[in-house]
Amino acid sequence: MPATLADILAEARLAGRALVEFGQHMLDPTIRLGVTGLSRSGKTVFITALVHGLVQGGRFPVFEPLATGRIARARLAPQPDDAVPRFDYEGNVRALVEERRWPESTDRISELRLVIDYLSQGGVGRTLTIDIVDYPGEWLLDLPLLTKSYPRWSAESLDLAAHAPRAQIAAPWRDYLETLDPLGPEDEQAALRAAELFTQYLKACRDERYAMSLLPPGRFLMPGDLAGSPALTFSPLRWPAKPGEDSQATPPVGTLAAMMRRRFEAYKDVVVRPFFENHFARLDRQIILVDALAAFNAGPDAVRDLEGALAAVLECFRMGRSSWASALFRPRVDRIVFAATKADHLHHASHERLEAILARMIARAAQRASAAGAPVDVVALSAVRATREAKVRRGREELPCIIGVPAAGEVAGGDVFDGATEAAMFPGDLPADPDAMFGANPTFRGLATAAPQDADFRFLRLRPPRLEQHDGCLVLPHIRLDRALQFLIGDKMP
Ligand SMILES: Nc1nc2c(ncn2[C@@H]2O[C@H](COP(=O)(O)OP(=O)(O)OP(=O)(O)O)[C@@H](O)[C@H]2O)c(=O)[nH]1
Ligand SMILES: [Mg+2]
Repeated sequence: MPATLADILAEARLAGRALVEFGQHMLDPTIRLGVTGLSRSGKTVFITALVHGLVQGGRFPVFEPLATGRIARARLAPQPDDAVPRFDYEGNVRALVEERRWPESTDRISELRLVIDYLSQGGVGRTLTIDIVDYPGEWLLDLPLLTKSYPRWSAESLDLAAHAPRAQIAAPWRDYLETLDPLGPEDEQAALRAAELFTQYLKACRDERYAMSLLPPGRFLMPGDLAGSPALTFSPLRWPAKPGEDSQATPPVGTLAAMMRRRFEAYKDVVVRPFFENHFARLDRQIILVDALAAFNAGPDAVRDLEGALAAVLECFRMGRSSWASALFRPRVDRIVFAATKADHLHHASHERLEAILARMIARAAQRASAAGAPVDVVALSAVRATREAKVRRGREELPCIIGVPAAGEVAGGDVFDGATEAAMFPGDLPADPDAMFGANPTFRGLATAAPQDADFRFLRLRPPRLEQHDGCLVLPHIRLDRALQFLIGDKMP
């Protein structure tokens, strides 16, 4: 696709800022840590637990600077971007620790700066600054739109909506589109109704039973202060090609399709490009969080959808080592962790299998990153561990179980949980061969096609745990948060 003037200007702006930031970071090492993930993947909980662990001195045996006592203290400091709200760290800790409930789903961008004072290996006092940004996961799926034209996005969205299980959920919206003439005159009421039905379809796809991931544009699900604006009042359309043209052609001026196209482009200019330039284009390190378990819960279609969504998003990142030369163009993400979150829902015997499935899911992106010189790690982790493990005897068999407190309202085996009672759960065995979860005919059944008691996997929402004692401090339990941290920032604290 030819670069537009907007693209070239954006490139130049990014190059200028990258150079300034690169120079500053030489004096005062600062890392912009990208905590990336689709909605509900666990970003807010991850950031809160990571900061809590560093500030409180959590149990992080694999994070060398903390384990060996080189960290003097970690503290919060005023953030660099004045126009971005501050991440509500204290509110999230209060929710997790005092109320034992998970933080609310994120509906706007926020930022937090953490400063770590530490001793180098040679005993010299040093400082490392980490900037972390949190945002609603829905917005992540907007990034792939940047390189798409309206006709192409329309065609792709309509093709996607034509297949099960989406076809049924999308029926009212698709039926309404049949009544419209895309090449007829502009019509505000038609645009409003189409956008409304399109949004309803996207929302319904998120239901636990379907757990679809590929749902752009993100602001349709999480509009923030743009609710009701024209930039959010459009929908994909399909219009007939003129003789000699393909269906990808730009619609003629004055038509309904042209109006939709204008708004789609406005959405990219007003919403997506600033989000990309101000946040993603400035990252140094990335952790990409993936809630694979929610997809296993729903079934093979959800796993395929998640795979497609991740592939589309990962295409958007530039990866590779950062240097003076590459900083002229843009700082690159030079280290990436892919993390399967909420691993506390599984017995540790299944963690390796979960890692293997995630590695299979992101294989191409990981290969690209490694080839560009960005080391990659794949880890199954739990930022906050809400379970412990036990063996439960069933007949002659001993099943590896997890024990936790299911959230109020969760249902299993005919019981409705009250949010206070502990239960032992056997969520299902992950296959030894990761390929069994993919392909045209995977054999497992999920909530999309089977009753809950017949689904192969069942992961209930759990309540956060109580704090644990560690070296005289009260800390949050976790699984492998320290391994992720060591990989992400360990080398920056020599
Ligand atoms: N058991 C368990 N549940 C978790 C963990 N992390 C997240 N969760 C669950 O996943 C939900 C979503 O986590 P969030 O951190 O809010 O996810 P997010 O990526 O910030 O989501 P959005 O803000 O909606 O994009 C939480 O409400 C918890 O129910 C974990 O480590 N263990
Ligand atoms: Mg969040």
